[in-house]
Amino acid sequence: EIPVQDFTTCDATQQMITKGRLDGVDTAFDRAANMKACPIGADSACCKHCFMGPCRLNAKDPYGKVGVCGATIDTIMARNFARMVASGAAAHTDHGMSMLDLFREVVNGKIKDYSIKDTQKLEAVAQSIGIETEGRSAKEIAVELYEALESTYTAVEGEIPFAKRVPPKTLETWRKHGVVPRGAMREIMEIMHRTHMGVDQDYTNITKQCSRTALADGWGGSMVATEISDILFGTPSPVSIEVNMGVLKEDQVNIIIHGHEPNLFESMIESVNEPTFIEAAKAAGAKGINLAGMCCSGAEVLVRHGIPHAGNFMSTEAVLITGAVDIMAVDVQCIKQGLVKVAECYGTPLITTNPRCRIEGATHIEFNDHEPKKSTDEIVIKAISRFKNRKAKVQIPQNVNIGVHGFSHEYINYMLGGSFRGSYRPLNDNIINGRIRGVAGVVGCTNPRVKQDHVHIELVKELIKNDVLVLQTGCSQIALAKAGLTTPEAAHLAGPGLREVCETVGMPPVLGLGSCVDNSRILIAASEMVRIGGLGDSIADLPVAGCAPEYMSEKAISIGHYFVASGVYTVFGVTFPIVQGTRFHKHLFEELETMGFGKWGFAIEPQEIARLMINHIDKKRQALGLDK
Ligand code: NFS
Ligand code: SF4
Repeated sequence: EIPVQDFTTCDATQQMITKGRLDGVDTAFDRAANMKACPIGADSACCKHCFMGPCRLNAKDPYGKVGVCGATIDTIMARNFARMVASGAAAHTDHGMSMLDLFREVVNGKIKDYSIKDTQKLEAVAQSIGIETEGRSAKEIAVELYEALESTYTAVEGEIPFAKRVPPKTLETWRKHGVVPRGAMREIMEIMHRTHMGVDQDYTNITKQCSRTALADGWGGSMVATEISDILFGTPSPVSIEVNMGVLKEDQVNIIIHGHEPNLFESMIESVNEPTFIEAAKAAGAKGINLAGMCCSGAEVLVRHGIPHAGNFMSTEAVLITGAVDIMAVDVQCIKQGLVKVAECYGTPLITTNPRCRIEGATHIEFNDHEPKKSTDEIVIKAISRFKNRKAKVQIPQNVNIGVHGFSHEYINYMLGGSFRGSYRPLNDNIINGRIRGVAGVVGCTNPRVKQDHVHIELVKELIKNDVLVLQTGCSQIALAKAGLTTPEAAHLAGPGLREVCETVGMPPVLGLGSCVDNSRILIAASEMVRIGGLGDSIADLPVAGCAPEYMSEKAISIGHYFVASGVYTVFGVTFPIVQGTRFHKHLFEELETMGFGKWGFAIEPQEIARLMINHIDKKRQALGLDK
C-alpha cells in the first residue's frame, strides 16, 4: 500500500484518504496507482480515427512505421493534439455560451432573477470592441454588446470581436499566418473535419488550425465567459477567504457546489440565505447552513463573494469521506464519475443540475436560468433532510487557511495606479528597473499522477524567490492558498525586489485571479503591459512565461495552446502527449517561436520548470535591453 504522503501534500486530503481506506472507499489516487498509464497513448503514438485501424506506432522508432492509410507519426500526433484542443476549446466556449444565453434573456427581460450588476464593466467591455456608450442606456449598450459577442461563436467569416483587444503586432503575426479566429463553432467544426481520416496530413497545417481554434477559446469563449460573468455577477476585487476542508462545519448543514458555471452558485447563495430555510435548518438541529465551493465553481464565487473553498480537483472525493457533506451539487466539467460511489458510501446526495451532464447513480435536479431558485431551493431542502438523518460518522480535518484573492485585471490596474490614474505603468516600471524580473502565470489542475499540490507550491516558491510575480487561476491557486502563499505576509518569501514592491502596495506575491476561464484575465493583463510600453510591442516580447504543472484536462491543452499562439512560453508538467525527437515536437517546442508565436515547454520537477521559465524571462529581458 502506497503511503498517503506520496499521494498529496494536502494534509486534509491525506487524512481523508486514510479514513477512506479504513471505510473501504477508494479514490482516484488509488485507481491511478493501480492503473499504469498506457505508454502508447501517453506518447500519442496511436490513431483510432478510422476502422482500417486502430493503428499503433512505435515511439522508440517513430519513423519506422506508418498507419494503414500511410499516416506518419507527425500526422497522428498532430491530429490527436488538435482534437484535444477542440474538446478543451468546446468546453470553455460552451460555458461562455451559457453565460451569453443568460445575458440575452436578462437583457430582453425574460429572466428576472439575475440582472446587470456591473454597468461600469458593461461599458468598458462595449467600448473595447468599438461600441458607442456615450449617452446611451445600459439596456441599449447591452443589446448591441450581446449581438456583437454572439459572433464569437457564430461568425462564419472575419475576425472575432475581441481580436480588437489584441496588441497590433501580435494580431499582425496572427494575420500573417492565417490564424485569426472566426466563430468558435466554425473553428471547432473545421478541426473535426480536418482531423478526419484522409484530410489534413501536414502537421504544420494542422497546428495552424490548433492555433486558430485555441485562440477562439482564449480570446473568444473563455473571455466572453469572464466578461459576461463580471457584468452579471460583479467584477472581483480582493477579498480575504478561507480554504481547505476545515471550512466544513460539523454542526451546520454543509452544501458543496462543484463544477464551473457561476449561475448555479449565484442562485444557491440566494437560496441558503432564505430565512425560511435557515429556520428549517435550525429546526433540524443545525446551527445554520454552510455553503462552500470546490474547483472552478468555487473559484468564481471565492473572488466575487468571499465564499469559502473546500479544495481543488483532487480533493473532491476526499471531501465526501468527511461524512459532513450534506449535499454536493455539480454542473459541468471535472466531475469524476467516482464521486457517485463515494457519495453513496456516506449517504451524501450527489446532484447533477445541467442537462449536459448527468451521471449514472446521481440524482438529477435540473437547473434552469428562467427559474433558478426552483432547483437550488430543492437542493437546500434535500441537504437539510440529509443533515437531520446523518448516519455517517463525521470527521472533519481541522485545516483552514486564509488567502486574499480576486485580483481582476481592473483591480490590478487600480491597485498599482491608484483611483485617479489606474494604470499598469508601475508594473512595467518595476519590470524595467528590475525589481520585478518578470511575470509568470501558474495555473491548472491537480493530477494523481504527481503528488497533489506539491509541484504548484514548490514551483511558485522558486519563482517568487527569484522576483517573478505570479498570477494564478483555477485549482492551482487553491494549492497556493492552502500553503499560505496568497497573503500579503507571504512577501517575506519573495526575492528582495518583488518583496519591496509587494510591501509598498500591500499585495501578495501570488495573485489569485479566478477560475480557469479567467485565464483570459491574464491575456488582458499581458496586452495592457504591451500597450503601456517599454516592454516591446507584442506579447511575445514580454518577459513572461506560463505553466500548468499538474494539468490533467483537455481544457488545459487548449489553454496552453492559446497562450503559445498569443506569444507566451508555456511549460506543462506531468506528461506531454508527444514523442520527443519528432518533427511535430520540434514544431511545437521550437519552430513556433521563430514564427513570432510563443512555444511549448515540458518538465516534471518544480525546480526544473522554474529554471526553464526564469531562463526564458531572462532571455526576453536581454532582448529588450533591460539587463546588461
Ligand atoms: Ni481548470 Fe476548473 Fe481544476 Fe483543472 Fe478542472 S476545475 S477549468 S480543468 S481540474 S483547473
Ligand atoms: Fe490507422 Fe490511418 Fe485509420 Fe488512423 S486514419 S486508424 S492511422 S488507417
